[in-house]
Amino acid sequence: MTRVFIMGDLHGQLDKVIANLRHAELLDPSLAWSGHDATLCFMGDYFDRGPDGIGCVNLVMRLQREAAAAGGQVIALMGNHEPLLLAARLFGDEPLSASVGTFRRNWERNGGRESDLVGLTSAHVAWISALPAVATLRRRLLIHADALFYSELGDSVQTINQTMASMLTSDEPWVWEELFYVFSDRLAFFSDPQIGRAFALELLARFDCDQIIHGHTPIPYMSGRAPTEVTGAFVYAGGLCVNVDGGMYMGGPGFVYELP
Ligand SMILES: [Mn+2]
Repeated sequence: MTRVFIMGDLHGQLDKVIANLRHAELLDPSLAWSGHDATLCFMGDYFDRGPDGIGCVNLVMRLQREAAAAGGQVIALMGNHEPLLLAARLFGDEPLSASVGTFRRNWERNGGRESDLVGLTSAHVAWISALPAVATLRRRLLIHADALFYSELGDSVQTINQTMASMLTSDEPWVWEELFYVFSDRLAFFSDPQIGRAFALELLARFDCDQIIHGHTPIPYMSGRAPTEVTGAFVYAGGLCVNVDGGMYMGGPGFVYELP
């Protein structure tokens, strides 16, 4: 079987992303794809809280092309920061209906960087808007957020991704605010060990998978360890869930997780 690698939330940390992909030998010294027929999955949240979200997206887009040409594959999921940025671009200073402030302020509150908004091209917007919210791979369910709303968007990977894609083409501000709201959920499988496990089992049964892999909630919030000490995935809920968000924006070195 070919190898499968997963990387959690990037948040504009281009230097750390490159260092980790180099370490995993997925990039050669010239930063070209060297993963051959491997699969690499990014878990979303390319932007915000860090200096170079556009640089991260450009890297992922290029690696998708290079990996495909080499017989490999790069999957890129949608995070919650992608809709935040797109909405800031689309609605700017329009007021939020469900909260205080404007769409732009809302994005800035979530770590939005002006340089990402300025650098965003129509090609970026088209690429981001088409990102899947959910993927399955080797009986793993890949979702950005450790949250339960995915199954409310549809009853299959395909219908959930269609619902997400149609929400991202909406010119109705409330549709985007709904997206912010559902994506603000986290820790669904962690807060209470018994309930968390039950939620995970229910979601996994729907998708006929054995394990949830997610980002979104930095591992330090679960493990209690300092971000600088996080060098690998956090497995919990009795092995049903794997958190791959190393919290690079909090000072963590980040890591690439390889499926065992
Ligand atoms: Mn997130």
